[in-house]
Amino acid sequence: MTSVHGTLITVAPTGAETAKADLPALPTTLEELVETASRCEAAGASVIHIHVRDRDHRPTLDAALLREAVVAVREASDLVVQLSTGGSVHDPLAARLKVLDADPDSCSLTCGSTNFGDDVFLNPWGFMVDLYRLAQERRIVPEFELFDLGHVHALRRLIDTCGLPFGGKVHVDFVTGVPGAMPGTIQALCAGVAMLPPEVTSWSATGIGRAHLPILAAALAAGGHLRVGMEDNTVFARGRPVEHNAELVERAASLAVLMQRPPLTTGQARELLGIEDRRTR
Ligand code: KMH
Ligand code: ZN
Repeated sequence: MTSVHGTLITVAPTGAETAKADLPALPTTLEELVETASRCEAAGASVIHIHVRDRDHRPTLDAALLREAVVAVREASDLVVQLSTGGSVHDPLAARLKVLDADPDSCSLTCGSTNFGDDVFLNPWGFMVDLYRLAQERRIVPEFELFDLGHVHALRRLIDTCGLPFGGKVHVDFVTGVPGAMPGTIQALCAGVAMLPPEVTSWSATGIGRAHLPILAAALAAGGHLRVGMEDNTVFARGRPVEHNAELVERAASLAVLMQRPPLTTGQARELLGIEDRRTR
């Protein structure tokens, strides 16, 4: 594992699960996304994990809206732009592959299917390989999403089958606390970290809902990086909804500073993840 003293902070501001009507502070328009990107960068984020919404604030994989989001966030910030290829549980696999046409710096790549609340988040082996190979071809760096310990094992098989990602680095993100997947506990996180293949160069973690703060603290203590945002957690403190994604980033950054692992700059994040600067292509 690469030894890095700072902390990579990814913000996942929107997701596909929460309705705007239930949480009006959720950034669902392009203007809100761009404003969120700027404020979160200033607060210490270096990567943004984007899901886009349509005019009715519903999750979409519309090609034009995805491209518009990539261009606008790139113009307004220096953040590493990562598009979700997970979309919502209702998105077809073919549409999820087309996400790469929007030319992001990075894309999520979930390493297996999982129960996801009352739904199933489908990631069959053939889809994972197709997505991985397409990302390699397009010089897009995948972030491997691990919802379960079986996904860590599948990552081993993926690397054996497809080789290393473009850029040569392997960054994974443990998504813990999804009902139906691995719990948001320190024990589960540590079991996952212990199973990581040696090719992994960095890892981050996020805890859904109540697991948010314990997993954040555990990841920092264990040398991991952080993902925060309203995709994963809509409550800032008991009885107090998140008002802006930036406050989650600010709190994570403060803890990282306290732990002597301050937030990485966007340049340091690109180096850590092996991401090329698309603005110079
Ligand atoms: N919305 C979930 C079904 C990803 O972004 O790649 C999938 C998800 C993972 O959020
Ligand atoms: Zn996502």
